[in-house]
Amino acid sequence: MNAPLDAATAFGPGAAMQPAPDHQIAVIGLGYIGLPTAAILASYGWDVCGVDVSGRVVDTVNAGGVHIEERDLDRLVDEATRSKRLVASVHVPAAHYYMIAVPTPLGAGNTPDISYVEAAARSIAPNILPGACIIIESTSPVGTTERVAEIVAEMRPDISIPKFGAKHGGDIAIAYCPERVLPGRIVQELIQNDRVVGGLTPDCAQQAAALYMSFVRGDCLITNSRVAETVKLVENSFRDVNIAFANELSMIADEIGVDVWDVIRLANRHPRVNILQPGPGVGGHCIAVDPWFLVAGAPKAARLVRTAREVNDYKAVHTENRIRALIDAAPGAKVALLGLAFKPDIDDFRESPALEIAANLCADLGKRMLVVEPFIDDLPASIAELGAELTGLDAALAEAEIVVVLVDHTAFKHLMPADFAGKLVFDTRGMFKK
Ligand code: SAJ
Repeated sequence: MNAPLDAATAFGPGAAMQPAPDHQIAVIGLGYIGLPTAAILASYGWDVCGVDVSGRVVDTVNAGGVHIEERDLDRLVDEATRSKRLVASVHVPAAHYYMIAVPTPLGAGNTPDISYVEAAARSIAPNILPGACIIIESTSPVGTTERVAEIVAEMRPDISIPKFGAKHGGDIAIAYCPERVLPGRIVQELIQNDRVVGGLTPDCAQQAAALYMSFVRGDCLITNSRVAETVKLVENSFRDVNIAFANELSMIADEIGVDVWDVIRLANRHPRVNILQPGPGVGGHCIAVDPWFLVAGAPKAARLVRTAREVNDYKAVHTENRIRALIDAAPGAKVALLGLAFKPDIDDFRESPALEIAANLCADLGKRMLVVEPFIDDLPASIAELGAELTGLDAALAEAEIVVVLVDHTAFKHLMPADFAGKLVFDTRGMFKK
C-alpha cells in the first residue's frame, strides 16, 4: 500500500499552518465512479468522506454495503468502512481535496446539463480552506472547470481563485481529471489506467496529480483544464464514430445482401484495418451521451461526430424494424429476446438500445415477448407492466419460434445452431459468427 501524502507534501510549504480540515478527501457523488474511487483512496490509506444527496446511499455505504453492482466493489467498500477510512455523509465537510463525481446528463436539445457539477461547487465553497484542491472528474463540456472557479469566486471573495492560463496564483487549486474506466472493470482500471490531469494553472495540475500519483499505477499526464476536458469527450467520440462505421456497414450489408460479419472479419485481415463490431445500437451513459457535448461546443464543425451519434441511434430503429419483419412473417409466434443490458456481462441498463427495443416491442406485443436477462431477477417495470415475461433461457428457447440476440452475454455463448432448429433467428451481435 502506498503511503498517502501528508498535508505539507500535498499543499506545499506553509500548508500545515492552515486550519485542519475534517477529512483529507471529500468525494462528492457516490455513483459508478465516486464510490469506487472513494473506496480505493481509503484502501490506499487516505481518510475519505463520501458525500451523496441520497440518504439511502449514505446509509448503505456507512453500513459497509453498495448500491451498485461492480466487480470487487462490495469487498472494497466493506473493508474501507470497517477500517473507518471511508465514511459517508449528506453534508460536504472541510477537506484538503474535493473530488466531484456527479452526473452530467444530456439536457434539452442534446445540450449538456452541468447543474449537478455547479451544485457540487456551491456545496464545497462555504467550507473550502486555503491550500485545498478541487478536482472535477465528471465528464463535462469544455469550460466547466472555469465555471466551477467562477462559482467559488462568487461565493468566497475572501479567497484568491486561480485564473485559467496564468502561470501561478490562487489560494486554492482547481483541476479537471476525467475518469476513463470501463464498467465491469472499474476497480482495476481506476488503478491501472493513465490519467490526464488538467489544471487552471500548472500548479493546480501538479497539486491534483499528487493525489492520483498516490494510487494510480499508470502515468499521470499533466495539461491544462480545457485540453483535459476535450480529451475525455474525444475519447468517447472516437469510439462512437468507429462503432457508427460498423453499424452503418451492417445496414449497408442488409441492403446489398451480404453477411456483415464475414465482411468485417475478412477486411480486418488487412494490416491497417480494424473495424469494430455492429450491434443493436450504442448504449451506456458515456458513449451514447458524451459526443453530444462536443457537438454542443462546436455545432458547425462537429459534423462527423453528430452524424455518428445519429447513425448509432438509428441502428436501434433499424434493428427494431428487422425484428418486426420477422414477427410479421410468423403471426402469433412467441419471441425470445436475449439480453437487455447495454453491453455483455453487466447489469447496467442505462441508455440500453436492447431495453428500448424490447420496450417498444412489448408495447405492441407484450404477451408474446419472452425476455431472457440473466443479470436480473425482475423485469424493469416499464416492460413488466406491458405483459412481457422474464423467462429462463431454456424455457424461452423451448417456447419461442423467433429468437433475437440483443446482448452477447457469456451465458448465451454455449448455444449451438441445433438449439435454434426450425426457428427464425436474428443475431444482432454476431454472437455465432465471432
Ligand atoms: N459497442 C458496439 N460495438 C463495439 C464496441 C461497443 O456496439 O465494437 C457498444 C456496446 O455494446 C455498448 C456501447 O458500445 O452499447 C458502449 O460500450 P463500450 O464498451 O464501448 O464503452 P462504455 O460506455 O462501457 O465505456 C466507455 C469507455 N470509453 C472508451 O472506450 C473510449 C470507458 O473507457 C469510459 O471510461 C466510459 O465510456 C466513460 O465513463 O466515459
